Amino acid sequence: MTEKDFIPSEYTKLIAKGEVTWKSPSNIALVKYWGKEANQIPANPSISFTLDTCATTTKVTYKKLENKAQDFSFDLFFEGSLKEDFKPKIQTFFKRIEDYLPFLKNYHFKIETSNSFPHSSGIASSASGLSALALALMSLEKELNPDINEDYFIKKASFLARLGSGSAARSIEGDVVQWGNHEGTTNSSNLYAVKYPYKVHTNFKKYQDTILLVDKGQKEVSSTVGHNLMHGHPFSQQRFAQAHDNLTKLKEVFAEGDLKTFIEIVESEALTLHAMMMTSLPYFVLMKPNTLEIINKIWDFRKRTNTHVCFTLDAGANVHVLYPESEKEEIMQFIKDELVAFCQNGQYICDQIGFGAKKV
Ligand code: 2P0
Repeated sequence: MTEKDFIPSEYTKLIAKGEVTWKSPSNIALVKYWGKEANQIPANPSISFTLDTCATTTKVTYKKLENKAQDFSFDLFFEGSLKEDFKPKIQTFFKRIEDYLPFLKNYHFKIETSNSFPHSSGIASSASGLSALALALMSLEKELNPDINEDYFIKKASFLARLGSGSAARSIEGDVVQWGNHEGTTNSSNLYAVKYPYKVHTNFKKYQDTILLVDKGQKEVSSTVGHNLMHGHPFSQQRFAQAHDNLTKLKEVFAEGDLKTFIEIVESEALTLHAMMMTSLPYFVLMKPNTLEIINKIWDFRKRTNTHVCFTLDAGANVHVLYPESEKEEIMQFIKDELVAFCQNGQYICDQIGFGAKKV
């Protein structure tokens, strides 16, 4: 499919009003998206586990305007209060998707959104937030054109979410999702994410993700700045090639349930992401001392116990602790005994692999 396939033909009628609510999860990348071209085209393919507990719920109430407006008309409420400072992001999103949803200026939207995870926990809400909004707008499009089928609905929701925030493309479906052209993956696309089309061993069923909140402050490097650091980066081409290789390797790892190689790839990806930021100009260190303390404790515990606990990181100091469900009891005990002390105010979030967004 190409971008043009997502431009609808004329709608025969515009409905007067309605409302729709979607709950969409966050996701955690195993092979990381870091670097992009114009129009949110990723520099390399990425793959993620869709999460379950960490999610955004967004209700969109829409009312047809008398005449098509000059500009987008919407109010944004975050956790019950009018939120002016979130509006520019939505305004930019609407502008980027207008060609694909030409009804946008015919409606006034009331967008009411809330997160399941604590406010300012340092957990990125752009993936869950923009995917929930993209899905709500797709529900309206389906009202206007009931012929839209399930496959198109999902692909276009991911396509629109991508234009809001790259990683949001991976939050529509579960449980393992890939985004970005990759030679070894049939139907992979730079335009939208797809459910991982190959075998995933039961070792990965209900895989656990305990998110340790090491630093709940504002993100030091915005994702836009971060992705741009890859332009002219001395190691960018090797890094993009490595992401392709890691995805190729994961095919067998997922099929065989090879946890040892899984851990190797996932931890290497996390450290490479941070290495890219340490070796760019300007350079950033996004780990905190406690991030490193946790990583060392995890390595030490894994050696001691032969369990399969590992970590991954986003572009920040928080640590995602990943492990199989079968080791949950032992590893939760370890987290409580040895890792929680390194979290800000002892805070952490227990999550696991989930199955994608749901209409509420
Ligand atoms: C990822 N991250 O694959 C990577 C790894 C963070 C670290 O995608 O600019 O908010 O909106 O396309 O999706 C965070 O960047 O970036 C991200 P934009 P996004 O999950």
